[in-house]
Amino acid sequence: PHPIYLKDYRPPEFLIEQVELRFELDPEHTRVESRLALRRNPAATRGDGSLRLHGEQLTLMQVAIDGHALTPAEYRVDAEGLTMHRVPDRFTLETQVEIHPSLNTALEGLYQSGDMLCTQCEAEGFRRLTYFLDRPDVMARYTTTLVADRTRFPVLLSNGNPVARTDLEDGRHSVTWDDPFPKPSYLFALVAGDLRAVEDSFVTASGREIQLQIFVEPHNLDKCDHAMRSLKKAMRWDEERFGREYDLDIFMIVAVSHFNMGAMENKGLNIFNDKFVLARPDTATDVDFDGIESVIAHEYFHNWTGNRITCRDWFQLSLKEGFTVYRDQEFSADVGSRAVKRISDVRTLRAHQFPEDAGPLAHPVRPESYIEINNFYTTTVYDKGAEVVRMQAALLGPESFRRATDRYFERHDGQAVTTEDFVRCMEDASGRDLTQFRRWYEQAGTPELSIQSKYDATAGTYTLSVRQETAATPGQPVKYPFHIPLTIGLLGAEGQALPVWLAGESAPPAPGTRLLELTERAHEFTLVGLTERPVPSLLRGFSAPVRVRDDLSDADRMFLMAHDSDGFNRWDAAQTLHERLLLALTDDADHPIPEDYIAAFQRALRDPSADRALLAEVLTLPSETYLSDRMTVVDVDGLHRAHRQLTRCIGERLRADLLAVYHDSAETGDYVFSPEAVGRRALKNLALAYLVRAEDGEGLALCRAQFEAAHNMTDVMAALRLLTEQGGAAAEAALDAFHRRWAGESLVLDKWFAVQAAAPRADALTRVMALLHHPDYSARNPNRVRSLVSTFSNLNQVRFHAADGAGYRFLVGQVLELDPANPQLAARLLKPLVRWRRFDPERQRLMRTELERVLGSGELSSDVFEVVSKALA
Ligand code: BAL
Ligand code: ZN
Repeated sequence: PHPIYLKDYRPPEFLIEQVELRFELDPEHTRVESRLALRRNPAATRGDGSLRLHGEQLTLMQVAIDGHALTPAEYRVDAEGLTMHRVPDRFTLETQVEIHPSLNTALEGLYQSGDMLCTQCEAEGFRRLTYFLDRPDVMARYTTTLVADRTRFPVLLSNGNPVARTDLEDGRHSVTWDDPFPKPSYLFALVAGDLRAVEDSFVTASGREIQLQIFVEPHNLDKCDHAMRSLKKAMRWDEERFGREYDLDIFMIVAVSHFNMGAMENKGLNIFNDKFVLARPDTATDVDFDGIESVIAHEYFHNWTGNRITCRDWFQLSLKEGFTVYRDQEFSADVGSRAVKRISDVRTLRAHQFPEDAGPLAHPVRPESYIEINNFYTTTVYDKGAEVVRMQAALLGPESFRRATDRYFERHDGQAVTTEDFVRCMEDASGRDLTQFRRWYEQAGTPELSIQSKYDATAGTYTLSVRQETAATPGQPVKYPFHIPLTIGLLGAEGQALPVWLAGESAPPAPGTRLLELTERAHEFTLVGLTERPVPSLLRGFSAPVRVRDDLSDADRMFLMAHDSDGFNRWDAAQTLHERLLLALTDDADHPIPEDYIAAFQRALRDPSADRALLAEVLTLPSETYLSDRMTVVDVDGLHRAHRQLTRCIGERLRADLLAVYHDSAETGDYVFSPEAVGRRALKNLALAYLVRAEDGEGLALCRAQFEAAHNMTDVMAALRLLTEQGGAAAEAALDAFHRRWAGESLVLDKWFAVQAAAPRADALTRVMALLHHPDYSARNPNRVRSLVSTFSNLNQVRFHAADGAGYRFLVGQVLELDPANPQLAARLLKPLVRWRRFDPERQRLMRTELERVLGSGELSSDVFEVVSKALA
């Protein structure tokens, strides 16, 4: 496989104005007829008069230009497309192809999921439906006719509005859909199945009534309320916050059981992994409810950021994904708790994006090259991309940023554009020069800020010396300084906010948060008017995706944890305290656990006014995976031991407080999904976890009782997780009971697999391998594979990285088995092996051997080849 480069981008030689498609749907043989109105692109340089269309795994039956069938001499078909040797400047192309949805295990193009047929076209799946210019800068209007058996497929859906329905005499029926908005082929979708819809409506700001439908299999009709509520909230929020109204008369969501991604924003017809639609309090946890709300919002928001304005080419993927993640993050912050949302997003960024940016797959937010675009749906493009938008919002300020996004929507509606176009709108609307800021799109790697402070009591000044440094990444040996918004505050001895008053300014600003801008490798900020040494609150709200190394003491951090007005930084101070202690315990099991550390957390637990959700975050220890990224050489076993040791210590020392919190937080009445209720359950289950992991008798009894009595899945899973970790007869009985109770509920069974894969018991791998043969396991369902294989390799660090390498051999075995069927899934599974250089020499050897086994195993997909070859480079 060969890389594709951004620098080679050329506009398409032809444009497609109108697409008419007719699908005669059948799982075994589907016939696709296409009629394309093509014309030469005046903006492109003229080639040799031929035209090449993308097409893969298609059986071509017929091809005609302007009604004349082509003879075999007039065209050529190969594995990747169709070339017509001579074409006019404007013409109609008709093709007829056959495809085989039931054999499509890659879940790209048209495939079968259970009894239904559905499509996934992003990024390059449309070329598995018909011959086409399958690139996002070719935007066309589509009319689609679906024909299928009336009994098997009573519901036939595609993009836009239904314009005709016909019953045919042979037992089939047909529905025609028309989408008035030009779109790239990756946003095409169709669904056929025996589905039922939950219906609702939404009246837009301008008074138009939109019909809302969520299609599911009949037995799931009672699990759509939360998704529908989330959709309506998202639609209202986008009007209020970004002035974006929905455009078609109908908005549909379909829940599908077999899906590689989370969901897909096809125009007017979003197709979802059912995990992000279906929820009832007894089947889904708070985390699931939360995920549904934000993914429904994310896909809906794409209607403007992605669909109305799309990407010129796939290097611009973050144009739509980074911006849309930013929008869904802001939505969740507005409808829930801003601080808790920020904490959870930064946790993800630090746990996944920072390691990616420091490893062999590091790439800029706007990559320069790729072998397989499916490998670039990464945390860098999505989550760092969102941070890059967030920083621009911070630099511009809220009014200016809103002017800039208005301008973007106005200027580029209906176009396929670039991240450069986005930044230019930011500049034009604000008058700011973002030339240096563009490096965030171009340079990979996480900058590290070193911040040193000095207080001069005589002068009343406090000096912050800030340096930025970014390590080299593959292909980018030299890094230039980034333009970094650094938000800070200063706290006085009583915890009060002090003004951040820069030397040279005539008067102090109001006390509170202030944004400083870094553009050089080193800066010195002298703050004046300080009669006492302040405690600095640095990088408030995580104002930039950077690592910070500062000179704060543990006492400073405890002070910030207690007093900082910035909720994110209160949490971050606690995290750093946990982290420093855990790393010290990893190095030395006899390292003392300081009394003031325990006392600080005791005070937090006893504060009746504390926000429960935030308190739960503050008391949660950083994960072993996150901590491993903080070590030069990962000490797998030492980290696990230290984690257990500190957990047990907290459970023992704070026993009475944890029990009190547990009892105070008992569920009363029906399940409610609200920030308060979610926070209360999170804190309660965290308290329970500390108690059980400390093997507290009362805690264990409470855990068993909770498992038996709880009516909501959040509490059931919290108890089952702890029981499974403990092992023994109680665990087996609970797992059996859970499995019996939820037989046939696929998403709940995913939890049953995952909870066993995540338990760090000595027999974890044996159990996982046995579960591969369980009648409910299916390698053809990505959710099931992820619940077992990915959970084990990503969330069970100590067992996956067992010193004998058995975890590595297991994972590679799975990857090699899956690759021929579903390359996207296989390539993603490999990720935990990519950072092999961070481990000790023996583990490095074992991991490298397994990666080499993949590379040497013959026919690989381009997806897996790219990941493995870059990992070993
Ligand atoms: N566009 C792929 C799925 C998503 O990011 O919404
Ligand atoms: Zn997206």
